[in-house]
Amino acid sequence: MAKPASKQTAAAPAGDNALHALQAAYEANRRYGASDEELLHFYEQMVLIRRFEEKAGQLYGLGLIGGFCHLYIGQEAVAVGIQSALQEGHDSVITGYRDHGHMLAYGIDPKVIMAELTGREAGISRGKGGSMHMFSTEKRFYGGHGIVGAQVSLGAGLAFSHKYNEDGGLCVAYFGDGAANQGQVYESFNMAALWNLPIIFVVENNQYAMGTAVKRSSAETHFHRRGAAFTIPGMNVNGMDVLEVRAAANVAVEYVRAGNGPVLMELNTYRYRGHSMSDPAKYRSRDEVNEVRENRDPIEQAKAELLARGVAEDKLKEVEKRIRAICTEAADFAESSPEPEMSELYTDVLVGSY
Ligand SMILES: Cc1ncc(C[n+]2csc(CCOP(=O)(O)OP(=O)(O)O)c2C)c(N)n1
Ligand SMILES: [Mg+2]
Repeated sequence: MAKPASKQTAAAPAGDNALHALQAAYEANRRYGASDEELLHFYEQMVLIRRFEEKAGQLYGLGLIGGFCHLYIGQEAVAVGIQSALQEGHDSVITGYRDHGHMLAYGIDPKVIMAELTGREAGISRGKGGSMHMFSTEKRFYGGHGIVGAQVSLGAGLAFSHKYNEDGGLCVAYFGDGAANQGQVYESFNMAALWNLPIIFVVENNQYAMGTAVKRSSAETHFHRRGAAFTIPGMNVNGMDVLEVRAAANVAVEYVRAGNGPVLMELNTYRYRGHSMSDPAKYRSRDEVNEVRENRDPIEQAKAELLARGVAEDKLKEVEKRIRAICTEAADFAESSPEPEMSELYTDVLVGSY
């Protein structure tokens, strides 16, 4: 087994300028120059995530979804902007339990995601994983993890496999502002930098970890600075504008793909719903949520931009109609699919002595 090239032999830059170089490149060209068609596509993907999540919320309310269910509403521009810069099915993606949006943004069929949420045989994990444990090895989507921060270390492993197999791919590992305080995150940063791994660490700073606001839990609230001790360049990105996210993602992907090692991106975003479906979110005011909805909503901003560019309102209504039909179809498919056979209890389990 060939040892991966160490930092000493790689041509990775070091020093303060290098740490800020990617931020400077992003700031110099803050918004991706999308064509009308591309922006319409981003809009459509974000609407898909939102309507899908609303439908999931309804099914949960009806008792059709059991266990935990964490919705991504408000954060849509992050997954759509970043994953649009990846090579689908070639680059790997891993995230935590708030994972439906990332799957949809990676082109995974809404029907099999909804079937998984409702615990049906047709679900992407055969109905045995539920909301938090969904995988598509075909698309290189590696979950779906309930242990806060675990996906960061697993992501470093995925990046190692890209490097070891010399397949030219990279890994995007998403985690939350709360997860950013886990020790294993920094062990992973160290190894990723030392071994020059092709990984983009993405902190989705949605301002809360369960009911705890960032300022109450984090000494350093500028998460993009947290890679500095490991020579990992950081980027501080507006996660509420899909074109800004995409512009930043392009800078990061280019850097990592060229063999320069890891990047740490902080995406400033906001979740509108509670931490999970069982959280009434009493730790913040309605005004705070409304302020974001009214002034920074990623979908409304994209819609306003499309209209300002002269895209017909009818076209946007068509998108909305089509997406609603897709989500209704996904829910109908899920509800009419059978539950797994009892014999499934004995598959996909480790057998042996430990
Ligand atoms: C190791 C571990 N500790 C604690 C928990 C309980 N827990 C689940 S989610 C969560 C908060 C994480 O917040 P953040 O990383 O900001 O992600 P977000 O939910 O905002 O997306 C905690 C403490 C857990 N699942 N795993
Ligand atoms: Mg959070």
